[in-house]
Amino acid sequence: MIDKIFKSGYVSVIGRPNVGKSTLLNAIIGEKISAISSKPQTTRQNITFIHTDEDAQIIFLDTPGIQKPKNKLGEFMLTESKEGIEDSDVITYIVDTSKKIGRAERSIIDILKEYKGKLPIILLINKVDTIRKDELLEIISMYAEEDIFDEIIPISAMKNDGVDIYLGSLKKYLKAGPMYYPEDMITDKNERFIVAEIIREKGLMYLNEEVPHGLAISIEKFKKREDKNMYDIDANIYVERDTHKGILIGKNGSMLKRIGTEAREDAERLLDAKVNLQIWVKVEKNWRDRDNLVKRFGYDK
Ligand SMILES: Nc1nc2c(ncn2[C@@H]2O[C@H](COP(=O)(O)OP(=O)(O)OP(=O)(O)O)[C@@H](O)[C@H]2O)c(=O)[nH]1
Ligand SMILES: [Mg+2]
Repeated sequence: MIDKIFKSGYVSVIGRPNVGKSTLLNAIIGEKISAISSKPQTTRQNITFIHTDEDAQIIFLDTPGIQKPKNKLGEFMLTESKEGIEDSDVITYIVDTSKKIGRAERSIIDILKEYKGKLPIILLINKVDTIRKDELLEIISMYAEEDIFDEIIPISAMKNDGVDIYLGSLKKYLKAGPMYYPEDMITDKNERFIVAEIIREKGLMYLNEEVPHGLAISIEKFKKREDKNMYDIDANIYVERDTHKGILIGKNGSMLKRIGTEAREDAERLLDAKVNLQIWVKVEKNWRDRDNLVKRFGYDK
């Protein structure tokens, strides 16, 4: 019998906002850890996802979408993505099925050129469920011409298509190594963090324009009852302007109620318990541009 060599390593998952990085990692782990939304800039900080099977432990980093920062929060997010790349053994770059390489994509490719030959770079073309085969072939050859990718793999993160091929390919590039984390651990984030992200995700889902991008969640209380399988959770939602507060609360409180109800349902699934979720709305004027507030809301090393 030949002993198989156990492999491990760090894989950063980077790309422009909204290409499906978080969808892919949630699919690999089989749990909703990262918030997902149709709006760009959903992920704001690096989140570790740990995949362990009999061959390997792959430690993925979900990163904020790379784009030009518009405020202090944006600067933090860009630093997160870049540090994610620095710390990895393999880089995964995700794009969607756009037929041209736009300016945002170009600037990421320029960053990646510095890593060519130093780290393996896997390109994933995501959302292939939305295009025809011939279109896909054109996109593949467009990226192949860049000559920096060790592999190009088409996937649909949403349909869990091609994800096994991606995992198999990663294992080729990872080196022999130990288990860094316990076998059953899937993320470095705690339940408090995930519940805050669930609330923010519902905001991204139902609010429009600038309002959802200016939300920050702070969990004030997170307590399991002793006599019952139930949690009492108090959260503050911060918005950037008084007018945004009105929009978030909605007519007769309808918007806040909708967000609160859906967040509670998701939190109950996560915690496998009943949840009593209380939410308050507060204003912190232009917090995304204020260093101390950006840090206080958790966007800090
Ligand atoms: N059709 C299709 N849609 C997808 C697929 N993967 C993700 N999406 C959708 O794309 C949108 C963005 O997904 P996210 O996973 O939040 O993207 P992200 O790259 O993490 O975005 P940021 O965190 O903002 O950088 C969501 O509406 C997803 O449902 C896919 O394979 N096919
Ligand atoms: Mg994301």
